[in-house]
Amino acid sequence: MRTETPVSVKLEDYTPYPFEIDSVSLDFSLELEATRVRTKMSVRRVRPGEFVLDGEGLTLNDISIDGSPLQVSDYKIADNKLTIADVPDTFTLETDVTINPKANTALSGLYVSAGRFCSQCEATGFRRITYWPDRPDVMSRFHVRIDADKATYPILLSNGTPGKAGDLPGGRHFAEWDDPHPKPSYLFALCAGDYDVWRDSFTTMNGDHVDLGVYVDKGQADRAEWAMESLKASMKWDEERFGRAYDLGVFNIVAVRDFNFGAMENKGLNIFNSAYVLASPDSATDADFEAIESIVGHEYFHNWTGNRITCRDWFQLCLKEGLTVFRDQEFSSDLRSRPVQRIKDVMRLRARQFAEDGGPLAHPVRPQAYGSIDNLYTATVYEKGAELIRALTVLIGDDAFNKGMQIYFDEYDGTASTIEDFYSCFEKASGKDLSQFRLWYAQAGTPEVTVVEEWDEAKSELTLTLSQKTPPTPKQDKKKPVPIPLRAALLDGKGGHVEAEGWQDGETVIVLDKAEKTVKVNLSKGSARPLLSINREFSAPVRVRRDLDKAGLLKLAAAETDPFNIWDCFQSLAKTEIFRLLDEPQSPPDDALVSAMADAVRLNESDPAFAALLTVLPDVGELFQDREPADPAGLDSARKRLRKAFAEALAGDITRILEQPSPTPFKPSAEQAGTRALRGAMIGLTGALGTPEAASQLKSHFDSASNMTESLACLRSLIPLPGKARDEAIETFYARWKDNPLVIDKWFAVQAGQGTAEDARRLSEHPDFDMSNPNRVRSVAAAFSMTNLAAFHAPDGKGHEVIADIIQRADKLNPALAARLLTSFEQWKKLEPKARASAKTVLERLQEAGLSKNAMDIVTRALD
Ligand code: B3K
Ligand code: ZN
Repeated sequence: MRTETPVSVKLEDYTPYPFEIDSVSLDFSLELEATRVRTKMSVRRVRPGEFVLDGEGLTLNDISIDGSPLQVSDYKIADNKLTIADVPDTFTLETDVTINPKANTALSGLYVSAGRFCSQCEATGFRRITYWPDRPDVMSRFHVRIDADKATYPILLSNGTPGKAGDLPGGRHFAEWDDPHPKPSYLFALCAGDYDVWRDSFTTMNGDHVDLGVYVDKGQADRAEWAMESLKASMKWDEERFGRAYDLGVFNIVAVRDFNFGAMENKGLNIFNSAYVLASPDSATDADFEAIESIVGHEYFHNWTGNRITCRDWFQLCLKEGLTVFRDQEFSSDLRSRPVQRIKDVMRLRARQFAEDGGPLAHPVRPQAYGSIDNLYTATVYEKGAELIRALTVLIGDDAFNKGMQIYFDEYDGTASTIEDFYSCFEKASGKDLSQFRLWYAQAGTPEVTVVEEWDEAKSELTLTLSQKTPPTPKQDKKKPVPIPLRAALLDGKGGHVEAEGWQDGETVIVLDKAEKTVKVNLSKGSARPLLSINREFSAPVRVRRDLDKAGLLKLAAAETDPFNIWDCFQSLAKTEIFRLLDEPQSPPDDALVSAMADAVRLNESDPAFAALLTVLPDVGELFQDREPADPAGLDSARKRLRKAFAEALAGDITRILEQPSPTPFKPSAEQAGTRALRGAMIGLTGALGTPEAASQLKSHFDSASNMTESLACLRSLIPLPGKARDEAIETFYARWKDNPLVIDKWFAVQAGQGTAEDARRLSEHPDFDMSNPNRVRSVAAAFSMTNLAAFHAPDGKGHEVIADIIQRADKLNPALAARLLTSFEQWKKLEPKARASAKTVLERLQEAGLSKNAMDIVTRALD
């Protein structure tokens, strides 16, 4: 069997909906297998066109217009659409449908997780709840009434603020919710069940009181405290930074174990994957605390960028996602360390988005067409989308950017908007024509910028020749030049900057907006040649190519005044050295380089979070992008050789740092997390030493670790060191945490992330492996296929097979999950011949096997 390739939806086909639906009442009678949904909507024609509603998997019981039941001949149901040919210009439509939440394993629409009801409607889940024009530009005021068995579902939640509630006969009860803000259906939410609640409140800058609640599993309320602190910090930050206050009297977050992604920004009722809500020092790592803070922020910030101003259609997804990622990155930078945040964001961008941009799934931030909307929630839309906003701030300056944001909030509040609308605000604010900048949204691929320097000693003039080129991507052979704002500085080599004509304190922004541009930099007579610092703070999402050898890069690293670029110089050095070690397998790592890397760590020890990042070598996924054909196993072993030498050079420091006690009492603060990050880095390097002594040191540190950050770091470092210490650690960890699914997810992930294909298969057959839970599936399949490339792409093809098997099983239950896992094959064309042939065979087998529309969309594009 072969499922048809999805028909593509095209941006150019957009037409506005012919009707407005000012208000809607939804009446839910909750039952696990047969929930009744009665919908009453007030419809008004605003332009010519048919009356069509979306609906998927619904059993229609009744349908009437203005109280008169329709006959079967009055409407048509086909291809998940209900069409009523003949409707008055103004009317009330009532429908009554039955749905089966318990059978909903796709986790889209209304479903059941741990015996409780919850919903996920973005992008097209609402049509699995009732008939509705399920598109973001149809906004309506929602009134919701829920009734359910009182003992099983004592808490009934929806968007907005609570209204009437009370008991009903037969042990049932009801609750009503009103959302005064018109919203698209993708922001609808409903949760019902028994929860414990962590409550608090917030007073907005306008003096309005907001009740806050975080709803979690029974007995887990105190693990919601950090999420609540993060929520209050987000509310305050959006007021201070963007002047945006919250707009309802209630804000609730509900944590669910079964969830397809991180969280969802439903109006007034955010629903979260419990991994991004629940945290305690013993069970959560600093990375977990940080992710909770950032995701709680992200979803909260959507209230303005996404909810009050939403997207006209799904092609505009980056309008809310790119912008909101930018906002959450800024939030984290303000709360923690800006340079450290920037480095982490760029690591993520390079690992995920640059890889996507360089493979068969490459697409523009705003594509012209898509096959399956669920597959558009990509690193390109999110991460590159955020980078473009950041590049815009560099291009027009912070003042014009902030002014433009205020124009956007004022002029587009309550609307469903486009990228053009958004950019018109910055054109107004800056007086600049941004049409060329918008090309960034239409072209896929990562631009490559080449920088050539020429120094004229006699004239004290530095000539920079900058050029750009964007490689071809699927269906886009030729690219036009885009404006690339490059922050630059002239370094004096003594920790300072050199003055030059037209530069301020030795700094400027060079906008490369042509294929090639020459910039003359005039220094005062007799100046020594300065060193050029370029793309500071990673001001543009490009690859920079410079003609710098090892000595040149080391000199530049020593002279740099931008922490991001210091880190990046060492990344470039490490990358080049790994490639050399791959090409010269007999040659040892370069001592001078290794000691320079170690010195950099020591020099920055007073900023431990930054020092920790200096110990991270580019991972195989990133190295992979620069080698074709790529040999992941070879890259992995070259990387390990360099890492071992690095660890040996830092041996004394490792002991010294780990001998100091871990900070107590535990606080998830940035300061303590920084200290633990460096300790974690030292634990990682201990593992890289690979000796039996290292294993026993790790085991004793593991036994005495007082927090999850260090305990997990030890376990991770022990996994590649076969022996008793490792086996005991795996067992002890499991025994201690077997009742905490979030920690057991980590237990699966550290093993799959470093094991062989056999390990991944064994883990997928473990009794705790659960195909219906996305976190658990990802803890094996994504950890293996996305972070363990040497094993996943092993030439014998076993890694590909184990993942293909999991994907095929997952796809039957949850197409969105399967499609996401399939993206791990996106680099297959770059692989060395054996792995490449195996990947191709596996993808073709999957294509023939009969996959869901979502999965087929990825396979087809990957093979294309
Ligand atoms: N908007 C949701 C993502 C929905 C994904 C739908 N396939 C979470 C977020 O980005 O904030
Ligand atoms: Zn988002």
